[in-house]
Amino acid sequence: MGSVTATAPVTARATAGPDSSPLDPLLPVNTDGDAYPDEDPDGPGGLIADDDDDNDGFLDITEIDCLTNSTDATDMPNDLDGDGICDALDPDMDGDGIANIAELGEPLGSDGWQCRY
Ligand SMILES: [Ca+2]
Ligand SMILES: [Ca+2]
Ligand SMILES: [Ca+2]
Ligand SMILES: [Ca+2]
Repeated sequence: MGSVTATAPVTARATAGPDSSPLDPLLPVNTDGDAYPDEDPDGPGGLIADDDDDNDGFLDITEIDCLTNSTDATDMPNDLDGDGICDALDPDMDGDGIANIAELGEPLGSDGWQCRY
């Protein structure tokens, strides 16, 4: 039985993740590891809250409106027709000029998605 003497060099690197500094409770959560924490920890002045926590290119408020995760860069709003309005908010999701309500037969949210026989 030989003893292991060589150890892999440990390189400390800041990586984007749920919290870029998970071992430092004094630092606020900063999902994307940029200069701005997810939440403003000190009120007006000082640190400024990030308006795009996961740096996926969609503002947090947009992701909330579009029902996607604002701290998960792999979860982004769908935009079927690419008009900049996510499907959740787009009255004409596929951009064919016919409103969803006309194509689907009933407004979303009235009865929700239901099987009709
Ligand atoms: Ca950030
Ligand atoms: Ca985002
Ligand atoms: Ca996201
Ligand atoms: Ca759209």
